[in-house]
Amino acid sequence: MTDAVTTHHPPSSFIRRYIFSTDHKIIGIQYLMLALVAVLIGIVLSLYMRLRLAWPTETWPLLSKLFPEGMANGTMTPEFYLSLMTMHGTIMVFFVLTTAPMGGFGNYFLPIQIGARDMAFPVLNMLSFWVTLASFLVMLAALVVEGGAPISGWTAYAPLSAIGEVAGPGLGMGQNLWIISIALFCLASLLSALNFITTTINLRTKGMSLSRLPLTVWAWFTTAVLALLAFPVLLAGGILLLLDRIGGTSFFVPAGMVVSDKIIPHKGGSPLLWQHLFWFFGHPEVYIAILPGMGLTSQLLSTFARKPVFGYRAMCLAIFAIGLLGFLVWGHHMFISGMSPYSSIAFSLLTLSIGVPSAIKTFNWLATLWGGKIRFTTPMLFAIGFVSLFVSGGLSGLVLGQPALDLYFHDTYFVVAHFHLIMGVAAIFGIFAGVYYWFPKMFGRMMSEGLGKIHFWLTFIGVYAIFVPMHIMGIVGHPRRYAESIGYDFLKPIMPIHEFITYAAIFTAAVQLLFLFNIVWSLAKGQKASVNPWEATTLEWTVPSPPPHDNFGHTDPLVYHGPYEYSVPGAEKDFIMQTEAPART
Ligand code: HEM
Ligand SMILES: [Cu+2]
Repeated sequence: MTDAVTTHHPPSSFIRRYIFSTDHKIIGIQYLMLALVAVLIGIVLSLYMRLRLAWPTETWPLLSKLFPEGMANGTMTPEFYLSLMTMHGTIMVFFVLTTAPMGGFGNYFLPIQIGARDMAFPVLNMLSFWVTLASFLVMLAALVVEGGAPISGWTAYAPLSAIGEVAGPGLGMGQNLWIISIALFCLASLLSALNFITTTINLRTKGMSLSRLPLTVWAWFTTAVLALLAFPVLLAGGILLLLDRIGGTSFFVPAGMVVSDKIIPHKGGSPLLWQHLFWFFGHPEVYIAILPGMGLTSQLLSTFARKPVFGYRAMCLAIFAIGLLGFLVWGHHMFISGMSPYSSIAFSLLTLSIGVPSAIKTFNWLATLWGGKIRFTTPMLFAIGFVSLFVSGGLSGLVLGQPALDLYFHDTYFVVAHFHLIMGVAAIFGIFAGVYYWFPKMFGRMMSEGLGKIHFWLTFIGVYAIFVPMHIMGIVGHPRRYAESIGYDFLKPIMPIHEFITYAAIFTAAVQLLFLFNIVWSLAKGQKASVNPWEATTLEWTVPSPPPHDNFGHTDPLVYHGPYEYSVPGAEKDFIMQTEAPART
């Protein structure tokens, strides 16, 4: 099936080889580097917000140098807090959680794991990366233009986002740039999704039948289908929003609005239409962020427990079911928007039913571990951490999925706790697991296991210390998206929790320096990696570390086995590579 792809030699010039490269491996690393820059910016923004929340009246002359406008006299204005919040959320969701697991690891490893030499459309692949980078730069520009970044949140709710400057700081040029950036991102993700889907369907090597695909590949494939169906809706919504702002249309702006003593000359639009369009994309997006982590977790639990994945077929079906149901539940973000209680019931039932495939995955992960000869390597620890976070975050999802409870919890810190645990941190743990697991393959050197384990434990404790107390704040009724809570008597008793969370956040952020150090140190000094240091079975572990330009040289690999043949009774070793030819009898 790989006949269509001709062997290509690596280009000789530096620019074609490492900058404008069409090699899926270089593009994967480019995406990972983009995500790394993005996550560092995202973390810095969140620390600024945390300081404001814990010590609202304190002045920070040194820190204000970075944002002289938003922190004019050393204290952040509430509006600037909202700008930072918008940028933090947007950068994290799009440029970290979407970019690293899919653009990064997906690009690098999907072709190798199916035995292909590259993606189906290498030039398109390169284009996807460069459009993503352009999108990122446009987003960052929003921070520095006059008026600053938008204050409308990563969800850009209309009419706030639709009527321009009059609605508040950042809602002029900043909001335009936000929309343009997101539109570019949608375009890039769309092209990339086409590439992933075609590659998986067409470029599998001989013997790589669908039932022999690693679960990572199934996860990337399903994620790509989700992206293909979800991003166009956001793209269309974004274009309509831009038209409302600069084209005089009224898709999302109702008639007769008065804002800042000005009559808004729009008529007849529906702000709820934006919410529907946004969440029709937004809920699948949360699965776009986490499905690749699920695939990798299955792979790692099996590899390091030296056991086959429990229920391979059920795991695939659960991924598909989650993907499908993910498109039918967007209304749970809108329970209190005034929609009919009958639709609330439907959305609620569908939402809770996602618990079924989620539980199947969780039980199968536990069953994979059960009775295994577990090797507690750093990637394994992060995979186990992923399961822990997925369960802790998922449980609060079941609470929020009940309209009656969501009436109270909506827009409180309970929601912030829920989506950070399940979407933010679980997906980040998936990314960490991927880095520790695949670093030897990508760069030819092992990362330090000792440092990695310290990094894991401190991060694990840190993130729970940050996000568990937020549930309590939500139960008390603390609203989210507020720069400060000192004006409200009922929130005074929980100020110490704010301070505790900020300390935990600074601690957790500092711990990440260990990770950065580990990467830099290992690139230079790490122990040389063998072809298959983890004794794993999938195809990337049959090629040199790092793999050559066309992955497999002149001969296409032949696949004889499923992806998780560990501890097969009667076998010589405790793992059988997918390419191992069966012994002749
Ligand atoms: C059993 C599974 C899940 C259920 C039942 C569930 C339910 C919910 C509900 C009802 C809300 C809306 C709360 C509100 O705004 O008042 C919500 C918010 C959210 N969920 Fe989940 N969820 C689940 C899994 C996930 C997963 C796997 C992710 C990410 C990978 C995720 C990410 C989010 C995000 C980002 C938000 C907040 C969006 C915002 O308003 O800014 N959820 N979830
Ligand atoms: Cu949702």
